[in-house]
Amino acid sequence: MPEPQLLDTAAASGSFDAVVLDIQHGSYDERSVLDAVRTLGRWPVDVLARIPSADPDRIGWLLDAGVRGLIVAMCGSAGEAEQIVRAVRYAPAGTRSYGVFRVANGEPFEAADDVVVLPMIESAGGLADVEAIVAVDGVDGVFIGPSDLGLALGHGVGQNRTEPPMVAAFDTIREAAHRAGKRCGIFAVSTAYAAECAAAGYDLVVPWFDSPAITASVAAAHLP
Ligand code: 3PY
Ligand code: MG
Repeated sequence: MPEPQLLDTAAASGSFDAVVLDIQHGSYDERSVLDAVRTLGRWPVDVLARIPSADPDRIGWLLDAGVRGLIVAMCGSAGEAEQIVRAVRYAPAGTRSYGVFRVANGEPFEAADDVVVLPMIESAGGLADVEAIVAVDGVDGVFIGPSDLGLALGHGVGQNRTEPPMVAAFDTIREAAHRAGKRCGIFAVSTAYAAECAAAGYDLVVPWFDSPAITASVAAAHLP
């Protein structure tokens, strides 16, 4: 939810290394991204944005705004992963346009080389091409979308997956990333499942989304 007070409250917990702004399924607009980046700038957390596609215009704007990493939904091939990396890098390696807006964020030019690039593996194409996706220079790792991958594999939506074919697909993705010396992240919606993911070797775990976390807290506060 694009609410600075909510971000401040979550960051004040001191529990997290990073916060993901969900620009694919959340209700962020450009104004609220700027407010979020500025709010989180007060805290020792990295700001990642989950975006729906490798749109170079959107990627350039988000990086100018001060986002430090991108989780890009529905990456279906190594070609798409290369498109993300080109959008992140300046010429000659890429197509990112240089603007003064980012100077106001205190971002040095060289920071473009440190942007974290995490394509999401959550489609049949992405799963089939995962070895090539993690091999792309500039891709730091991949991120698993349990619901969309569940749909692609005929197991429906849901987080915190335990069905053997889903776990097998997750293992394939994580192991491919690690063989390539890259990272693997996953979305979860419970602390217990997130802890299992960390123990299983995931490098990045999103343990909760804000709205289910609030719903669960409010439900838990209800007296029987
Ligand atoms: C998915 O489960 O598909 C996600 O992208 C996580 O929200
Ligand atoms: Mg998804």
